[in-house]
This record gives sequence, C-alpha cells and structure tokens, in this order.
Amino acid sequence: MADNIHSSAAVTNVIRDELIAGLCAPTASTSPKYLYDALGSKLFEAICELPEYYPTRTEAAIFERHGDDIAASVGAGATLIDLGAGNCAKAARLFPLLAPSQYVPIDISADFLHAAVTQLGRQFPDIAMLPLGMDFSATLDLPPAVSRTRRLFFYPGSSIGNFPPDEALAFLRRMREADGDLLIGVDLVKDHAVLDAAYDDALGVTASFNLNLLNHLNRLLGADFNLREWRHRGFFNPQQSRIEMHLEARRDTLVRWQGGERRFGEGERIHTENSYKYTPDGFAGLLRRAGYQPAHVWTDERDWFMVCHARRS
Ligand code: AVJ
Repeated sequence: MADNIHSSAAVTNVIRDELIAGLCAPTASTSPKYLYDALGSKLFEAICELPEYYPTRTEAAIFERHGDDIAASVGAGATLIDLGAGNCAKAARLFPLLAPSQYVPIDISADFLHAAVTQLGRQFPDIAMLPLGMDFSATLDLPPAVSRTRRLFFYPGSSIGNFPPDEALAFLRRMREADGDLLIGVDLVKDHAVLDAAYDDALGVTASFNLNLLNHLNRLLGADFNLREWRHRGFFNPQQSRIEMHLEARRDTLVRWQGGERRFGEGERIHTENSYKYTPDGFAGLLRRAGYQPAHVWTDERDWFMVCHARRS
C-alpha cells in the first residue's frame, strides 16, 4: 500500500514537471493527452458529430461498406487487441464480422473499460474478454493472459496521426515486436480547406475542446489561466503535412501556477496538438520500415481516409 501511494505521488510529479517544462519552453507546448479530461472527452465526442469533422463517419462508412472484405482479409478467430478502446463501440461493431476468439481492449481509463466490457460479455458470450488498463503509448508489454495466436492490433480513428512520423514508426515496430498484425485507420492528405474546417469548425466545438485544456491545466497545476484571454488556432501545415492546434494569447498575459509563472506576449502560442496526414504511399513506406507488408487498403470514394490491414513481413 505504502508503495502504491509513493508511486502515484511520483507519477503526479512527473506529470507536473513535464507540463511545466512544456509551458516554460521558448515555444510552449503540451501533450495532446491533456485535452481529454472528463469534459474534453465529451467535447471530442461532439466533434465527431460535426459536419466538418469527416474522419469518424468516413472511417465508419469504410467499415460498413467493406466489412465483408475486411473480415475475409483478417480471418476469424484472431486475438483482437483494441488500442485506446474507450467504450469499445468501434470494435464491437466488428465482432459479428471478425469473430475474434479473444478481445483485449486497452485504455488508460480502466474503470470506463470494465463497465463497457461487462456489457459486451453478455452480448458476445463466445468471445473471451480481457480488459487492460494501461498506457499503451509507454509500453506494449502484454501480460501472459493475452493469447499469442493470431494477434491483431486494432488502431482506428487515425490516432496514429498524433505521433510525429519517427515516433509512429517506433510505435508500429513495437506492435511488430509483440507479434501482431495490424488493422489501422489513417487520415489522408486532402484539399487544405477541408482539413482547416475540420479542425476549426463554424460552431466552435473544436475551439472549446482546445480551450478546455486550460481548465484541465488549472486543475492539474493550480494554475490561473483565464480562458477569455486565449483563442483557438487550428490549421493545416502543408510543409509538415500535419494539422496543428495552438492556443494563442489575445493580449499580454501573466499565468501563475504553484511554484512558477510565465508571461505570454500578445499573439504568443501554446502548441497543443499535431495530427499528421498521410498519402497512401507515405504510410505504406512507414509500414514496410516497421516490418509490415500492407496487405489490403480500403478507402472511401473521395479518398479522404483509409483503413489498412497489414501483415508481418
Ligand atoms: C483523436 C487524434 C484522431 O487528430 O483528428 C480532433 C483529435 N483534435 N479534433 C484528430 C482531434 C481536434 C483526433 N484524434
């Protein structure tokens, strides 16, 4: 018990130190994971329903339209390892098609996961369920209870886009080392106006999602960010092939937190998220370098998004 208390205090300090280092850097930045407090997760769900935010519904349409093909490529009886499973809804929709033998949803938020899995277990009694509460971006060291037969990592939603390409490669290699094939959703480069609108919507939900990060920082650090002094920026950077989200100071402002402070000049920014967009060839190259052969690729009719099944090479 004492050990647990000690280690959770240490984690809190690590989070504090990481956040403060990011805020004090010449170009301030924070990790996108801090966008997802309880309200942030709800705002992200709202983003997925926006007319401008195409990725979620485009990916769903690909699974809907090509489900039989995808199932034929993957085959029944896999060990389906769902990275960032959340409420498990995306994977559950594939159960009737993929008929996995074991389902292993992984998410940082373990409580949420256990509730979802209890429900699912009643619906699909033939699928063994093993929910794991862990930070899969830190390690893919899976416990021995995870079956070794025909592991398939399921990584939908273009979450891979949050990693810069070198880190995406390292992450893909870790899945390869864990002896898994891959079913992954990847957002594609497209008309810049479409990309800009998806991350700066007319209703301002993405702006709220981004600004809410400051509420979260205020709680985590005991900081005094005033949300009214900041504005959302979300745009495509074609040189880096990524969406960038920033929070920009509307005027000179001093932000204080327990044990420190920083002045932000008018127009100065905190970089809060990157979301990389790939070409099909660019992503295939990444897969090959990670030890995968892209077996099958499915896209929508506008080629806005792709779902890829990759086997170990
Ligand atoms: C959850 C990382 C896939 O990059 O599109 C949506 C997050 N940020 N709108 C994305 C997000 C702003 C989303 N991912």
